[in-house]
Amino acid sequence: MAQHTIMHVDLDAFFVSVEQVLNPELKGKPVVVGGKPDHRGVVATASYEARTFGVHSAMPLVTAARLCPQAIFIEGNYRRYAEASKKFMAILADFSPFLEPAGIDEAYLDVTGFESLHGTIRNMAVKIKERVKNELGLVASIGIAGNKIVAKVASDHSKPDGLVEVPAGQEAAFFAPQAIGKLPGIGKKTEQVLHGLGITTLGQLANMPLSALKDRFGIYGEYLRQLARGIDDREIRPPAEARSISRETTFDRDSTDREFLMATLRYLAERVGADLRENGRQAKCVAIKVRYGDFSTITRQRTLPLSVDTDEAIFQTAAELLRAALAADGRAVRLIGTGVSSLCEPGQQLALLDMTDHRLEKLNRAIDRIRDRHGFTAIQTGRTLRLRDFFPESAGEYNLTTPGLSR
Ligand code: TTP
Ligand code: MG
Repeated sequence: MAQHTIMHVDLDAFFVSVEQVLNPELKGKPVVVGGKPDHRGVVATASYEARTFGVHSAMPLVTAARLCPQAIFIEGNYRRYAEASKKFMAILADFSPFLEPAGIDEAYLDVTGFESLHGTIRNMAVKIKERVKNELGLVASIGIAGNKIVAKVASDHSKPDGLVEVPAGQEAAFFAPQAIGKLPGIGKKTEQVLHGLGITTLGQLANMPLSALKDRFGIYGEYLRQLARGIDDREIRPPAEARSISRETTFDRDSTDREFLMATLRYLAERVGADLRENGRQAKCVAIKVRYGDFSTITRQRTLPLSVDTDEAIFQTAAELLRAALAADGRAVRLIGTGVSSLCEPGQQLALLDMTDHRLEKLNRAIDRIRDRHGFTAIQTGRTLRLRDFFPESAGEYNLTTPGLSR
């Protein structure tokens, strides 16, 4: 894998912190979320004040109450945490589309090359921390490194309110003095076995003879040693399922030119179609968005009787919606967009399709192949060709003002 920059972001004392935002009286105090101290359950999480007494996640509540009797015990409410988590992930998504949520309060971001946008990656991390603080009232700790495992350990390393960057080449040195328990992947059992072998630090684990590790842990032993050396080639994997795909563009000048608007819509529909087919999906719902000069915005959508994935089908529906919208309101348009949703697996309805659809599908696959090789504008329908007069072209694409977001 070429040199990457990975960020791991994890919220501090997440459940407790959400409770403290809702009830500021809890701030700065030992707080335990998980239930009342006489309940049989375990601690979900504890505030850092409670942690100084030895209270931690997964500890029986009774034990926590014994260690820290003055702690405030709260049931907790998962819905609130899920809601905060959603907002947190949305902030992160503003910073990089290469986002992999790894738990309710943590995520990996591939930020390779993002220096150009933020000066430095550290700066980018500071901005993320600020937004999370200002918008959610929560504190995020961030690790920056060349891969996931090092970024994760780095974010944990300086909690709370941490920001640690491990420069390329320093991974093994950063890991060496740390306790083996700090490595995600080493659970209590593995830790015990390693302690039995006299191994307490990641440096020792990294230097263990491979044969000894393989004897003890099989193939997993080799993997462990790699991780202990700060080597990890797992990629960032964004959640697989897109729920909708859309493209939109804002014009340099507001327009009432129907032909131009239709041509742009056609182009956007083709981009959506290509994305849809690349994801191996079909869609049952087609939508358009129109923003007028005064920023008033309308959206219109239609659910189709059958799912589709051809440019023609998407465009036809989008065009009907646009025609109707423009007939109802003829003001100059500032932005148009189109998108599809209600995505599903293709093929289920094949028997119902007529030959025209089959032909169109085959045509689209051929077009996709050519565009893959020669760029998006290598093949154009008569309609989009007109866009040459309006948009600059480069690297086989029209340069629309806002190339559009895909969700
Ligand atoms: P963590 O990120 O592991 O813990 P944390 O955010 O509370 O504290 P910090 O990151 O600062 O060390 O887990 C996130 C949330 O997941 C945590 O707030 C509560 C929940 N959780 C449990 O319910 N049970 C558990 O055993 C753990 C570890 C977490
Ligand atoms: Mg956390």
